[in-house]
Amino acid sequence: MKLYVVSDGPPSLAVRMALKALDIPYDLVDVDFIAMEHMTDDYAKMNPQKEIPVLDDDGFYLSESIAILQYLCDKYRPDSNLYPKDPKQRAIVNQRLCFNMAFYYGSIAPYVMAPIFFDYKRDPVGLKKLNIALNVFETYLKRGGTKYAASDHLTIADFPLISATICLEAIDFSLKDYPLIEQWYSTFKSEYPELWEISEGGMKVISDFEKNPPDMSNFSHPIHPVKKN
Ligand SMILES: N[C@@H](CCC(=O)N[C@@H](CS)C(=O)NCC(=O)O)C(=O)O
Repeated sequence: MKLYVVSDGPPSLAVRMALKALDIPYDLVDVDFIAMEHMTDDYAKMNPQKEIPVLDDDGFYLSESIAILQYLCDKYRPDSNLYPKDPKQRAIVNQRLCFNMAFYYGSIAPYVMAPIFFDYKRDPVGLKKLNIALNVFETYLKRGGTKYAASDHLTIADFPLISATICLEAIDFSLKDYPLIEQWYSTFKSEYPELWEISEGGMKVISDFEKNPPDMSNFSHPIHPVKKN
């Protein structure tokens, strides 16, 4: 099994944490995002969305990190409580996964990541969306009363939520107004240091890019405006 990743990509980091937690052996293939290796025709054969990560399970190509997390559990560790079988517990996990993709990381990525790599600004509307998403996550943690995002134990929902939250730490965005998120984040770090190590590596890469944005002026992107020197 191979996983195509980018070192600072939150969706890639989420899948890497899951593979480690599920103890599934695989080969890591680094994709150079700055050089836009994911924009090639060969890459599009694996993932026509031209996004990273992609799982190659013996010729079975799967993109979209949520689908990959679910597939890994269903196929290789069906009894793992990282993806509970009980329909309601599983539904909460699925809900948190979708919430992260569409709403939480969906507001973090444009605010934190896009301006590092492309010609976008961090603006008040983006900040407002980010705070709304943080408020919602805080509310889920409060209403659920659980230690982790979907349950009192770790589930696959925590991985993308953690790897999204590292983007905030990377730009020194304070979580002091969100005490339950702060607590959940630090609980994960202290209870799962071997998984945190994976996300921490990505966080450091983002933090370095935040201070010294990469030069992508030689490349063109089909969607995003490239920063010119
Ligand atoms: N929904 C996808 C999103 C993956 C994603 O956004 N990957 C980024 C890297 S972190 C990417 O490949 N972006 C392509 C681009 O901006 O050109 C997933 O969860 O796998």
